[in-house]
Order: sequence, then structure tokens, then C-alpha cells
Amino acid sequence: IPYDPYHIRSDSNIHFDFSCADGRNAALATLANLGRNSTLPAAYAHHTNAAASSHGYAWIAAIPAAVYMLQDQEVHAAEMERTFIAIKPDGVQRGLISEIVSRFERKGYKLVAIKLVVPSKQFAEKHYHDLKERPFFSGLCDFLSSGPVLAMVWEGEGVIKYGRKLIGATDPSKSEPGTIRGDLAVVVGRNIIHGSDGPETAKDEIALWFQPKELVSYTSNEEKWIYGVN
Ligand code: DAT
Ligand code: MG
Repeated sequence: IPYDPYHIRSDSNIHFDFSCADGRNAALATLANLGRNSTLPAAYAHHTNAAASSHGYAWIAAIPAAVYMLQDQEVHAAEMERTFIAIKPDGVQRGLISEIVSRFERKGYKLVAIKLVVPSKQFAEKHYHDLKERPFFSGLCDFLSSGPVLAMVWEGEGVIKYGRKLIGATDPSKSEPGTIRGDLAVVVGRNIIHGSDGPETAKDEIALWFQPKELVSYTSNEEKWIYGVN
């Protein structure tokens, strides 16, 4: 279950349910580390009440911050969405996998599934079913099934809509520079990448290309630096 929500119980003490991995354990680790005087950052120790420090309780002052981070992470986990992104055979053949993956990574999105597959034409027709009336439908499906496709699921706040922005307009002659298609493709028939166009298609496409067990839920080390409200 990808979004098994963690929750803080309403009584004022925080209880940790060790069956929930990810965010909770990361926050726990933060608390545990802060609890060890030897790992206290020097600057932190410096600003802490000297009497408390001399009694070895300086770490207590760090708890509210760690709890804040924990709550923040939990609220945030519920807002995450996922989108289906695929590098088409032209992108794979042109050696653009690392370039494209790095653009999603550097933005701050999290890769939760990835595999290289050669889809059958029938599978391609399922993927592009909403375009079956278009004159280019058959050619499009032939092309998608002509070689390896790198299928991926990316996770992040607003990733469906913003993923489309990173990709750029369908026709690369109209895509803005700075977008994947704008920078790396020339014609609409070879526009190197696919991205889900909304929450419903994202859900359907992820289910078409991946089995639930192929989707990996984990807490990225970077999350506490990528997300936050001041
Ligand atoms: P997108 O891939 O940006 O979501 P789409 O869903 O309208 O665009 O079309 C799917 C793919 O079909 C697109 O990436 C490239 C191809 N395609 C779209 N319009 C086309 C056209 N007018 N001629 C040829 N291929 C086209
Ligand atoms: Mg589309």
C-alpha cells in the first residue's frame, strides 16, 4: 500500500509504531542521534543553556525541532502524488536516459519504479487508447513497440503537472528551450518522452505498466531539504 499514512496519536506523547518504516524511522533516528551528546553539532551545543549542557541534557532542547520535522514529514507524505514517465525508443536509442532521469532527480522528485521493456503493439495500443481515432495512431503504436522503452514512476508534490512542464509541449518545434523536448527533440513523431497528463491517466498508466509490488516506497534522505514550510 503506497500511502499507508503514518499518524501521531492524539495524546500528547508521541508513540512510534515500528511496523511503519520510512519517515517515522528517519525522524526517530534524528531523535536518537540528537540524544547522544557526542553527536551534538558544536553550534547547537554552544547556543544551549550552559547548566543544561553541563548536566548532559542539552539534547532535550533539540526535541521540539525533531518532532516538528516528524509532523511535517507525515503531513507531507499524504500530499505526494505519482506520475508515469516513459522514455520512448528514440530517447533510449539516442542515449538520453541519464540526461532525462537526471532532470527529474535534480528537480527533487523521487524515483519509485523503473524498468526497460519492449512493449508489444497491442500493449502500445492500450497505452495510447485515447488516441485510437487519430490518423497517426497505428504509426505511433508501431513506433512505441519498436524498441526498448524506459518505464518509470516518479513521486513528488505536484509531479503530474510539473512533470509535463519539464517535458514541454507535444510538438518539440513548439516546446520551450529548457524543457526536455525543447532541448533534445525536433519533431512530434520522435519526441522522446511520455508523461501522464492528469491524475486519472497517471493512475491508469502506472497500473498498466507496473504491478503494485514493483513500486518502491521509501524515504529519500533529501526529502527534509526538498520540502518544508517556514
Ligand atoms: P503528449 O505525448 O504530449 O501527451 P498526446 O497525448 O497528444 O501528446 O499524443 C501522444 C503522442 O502521439 C505524442 O507524444 C506524439 C504523438 N502525436 C501527437 N500528435 C501528433 C501528430 N499530430 N502527428 C504525429 N504524432 C503525434
Ligand atoms: Mg498524452
